[in-house]
Amino acid sequence: MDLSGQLALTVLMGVFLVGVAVLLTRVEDWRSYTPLASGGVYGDETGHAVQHKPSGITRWLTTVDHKDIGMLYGAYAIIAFVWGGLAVLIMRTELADPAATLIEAGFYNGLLTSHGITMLFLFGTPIIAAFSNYFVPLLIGADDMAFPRINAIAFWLLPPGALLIWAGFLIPGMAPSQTSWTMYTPLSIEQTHAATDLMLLGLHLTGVSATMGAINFIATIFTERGDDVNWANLDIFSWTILTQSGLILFAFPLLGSALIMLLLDRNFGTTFFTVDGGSPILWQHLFWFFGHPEVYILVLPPMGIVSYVLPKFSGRKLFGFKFVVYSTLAIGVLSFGVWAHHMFSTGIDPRVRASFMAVSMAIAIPSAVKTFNWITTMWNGKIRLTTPMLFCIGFVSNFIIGGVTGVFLAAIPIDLVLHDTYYVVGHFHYIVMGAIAFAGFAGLYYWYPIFTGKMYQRTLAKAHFWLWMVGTNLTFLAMLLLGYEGMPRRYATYTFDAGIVNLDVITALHQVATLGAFLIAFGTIVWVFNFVQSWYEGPDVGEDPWGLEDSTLYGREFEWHRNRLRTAVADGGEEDVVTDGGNEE
Ligand code: HEM
Ligand SMILES: [Cu+2]
Repeated sequence: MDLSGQLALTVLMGVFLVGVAVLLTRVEDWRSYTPLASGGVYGDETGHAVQHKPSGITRWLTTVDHKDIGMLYGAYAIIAFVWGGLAVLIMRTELADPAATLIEAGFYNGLLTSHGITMLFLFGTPIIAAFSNYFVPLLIGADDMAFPRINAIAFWLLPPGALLIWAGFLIPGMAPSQTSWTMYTPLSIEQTHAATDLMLLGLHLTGVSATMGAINFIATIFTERGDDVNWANLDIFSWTILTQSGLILFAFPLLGSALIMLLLDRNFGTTFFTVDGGSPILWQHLFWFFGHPEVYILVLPPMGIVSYVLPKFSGRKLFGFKFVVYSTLAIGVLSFGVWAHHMFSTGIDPRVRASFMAVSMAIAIPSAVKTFNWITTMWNGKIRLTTPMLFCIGFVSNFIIGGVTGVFLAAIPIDLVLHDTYYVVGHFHYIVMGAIAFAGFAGLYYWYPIFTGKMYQRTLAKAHFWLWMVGTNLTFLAMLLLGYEGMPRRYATYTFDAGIVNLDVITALHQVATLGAFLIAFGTIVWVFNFVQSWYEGPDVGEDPWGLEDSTLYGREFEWHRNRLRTAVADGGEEDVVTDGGNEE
């Protein structure tokens, strides 16, 4: 380009920037928003103009209301969950038979990659954001998030992120990325799939989104609490969201930087992670410095949900509330000090390795403290086995198995045997499916009356619980056993030396795992049907769907719900209190 061309471009850019500056000065109030979802002011008068929301699709595209954004996150996460779930059903069907019969190995690898990335980044983090967006402002007595518009922007970064991540499957003629969710170098540099570049860009977007959300939650919990909410009586769920946000703030920007470095290596000839001139191990350090905190980013808020919901149906307050909070904070800090337990077999210095083993053992202590607190809360309590409570109990029991298998893996000699076998897959699925997803369902069922004003059908809900409980334990117990048998992870086909391993045993265990996966899928269909059907036709709930009004356990969000019902225009219908009605024992 000649000089005049460059000058012209510079002037154009200057005009553009001035334009942006002018626009910014015209924004009257960064934090103004439309506070009302469906009529009725609750909380303090803000002095902001009250407008009614547009209806239909425009409402959902333009909303900055934290409850609406929570619902958007939830819908998005459920779509991602279905995608990730379908991917895994194909994989499990393939694995029911030792030889490749259904799909090609390359496609299997693509599904594996998409499943992991989708579940962790497009389902896990967003489903938690669904709860936190909806409930944190209600629980702390705030009108909305500190920055409602940034909240909306953070959500809207996600759909393009998902499209980029799924591009390998969506764009005809493009092969899906085959790096697995850990994107280990040098494989992820050498693999030329364009889908991998798009996936890295999509991941970057989801990271930006999560970071924006985290800053918003920190600001909200610090500055927007109601007058009567202080640090001592901040609810346990908000505590876990605050800690989680802190973790996101340190972990996700690091992932973002590593992703950019990987993109540069792939496209611009840099050598951060190459074998010659760089270091593949550097990728593992950066990835796991993000990756281990990420598992606690995913598990802390579900622990918060259980700590919040389980006491309601145990008839008493959470035992040792303060210690549950301290444990949350301790896990938050410690989680940054254990990443190299994912790298025991990479040949790092044994002295470094031993200290990582020690910290990994130490991090189990605060988790155990919490587990004992949940059990003690239930001990001698007046337990009501409602569906949310069943899911809480399922959470605790699966979490114990997931946690204990983790402690085993944290022991170097054991890890050297079990690393990269199905044992690891079993371990982390006990946590992510058995615990995190169960806590998510506990929350969804517990708050369903608030989302919809209706009650779900309890028989179907219980069927869902049992299908999931049996399904997860079949699938992931089989995986732990597969690991002991020496079945490596990430393979589409398998065969073994008959003198060492009996192939029939391996095949049978894979088939059990596949059967369990289909039970889970069936349970999921029951759940979706129940939620959709009850939303349309379920009975209306009253002000106190869980019968907690007369106890000290009636939460702020149900106070808000009661207020909403009272200020809503009466339709003259009879008020009937419907509950799940788990039997008291
Ligand atoms: C609390 C929730 C936990 C979650 C969500 C979780 C999640 C995970 C995940 C996702 C992996 C697999 C990473 C991969 O793809 O290679 C993993 C591996 C591992 N986990 Fe956990 N984990 C949890 C608790 C623990 C605990 C308490 C310990 C130890 C005290 C632990 C120790 C390990 C070890 C050592 C590995 C590496 C195994 C290997 O690859 O050889 N985990 N965990
Ligand atoms: Cu870890």
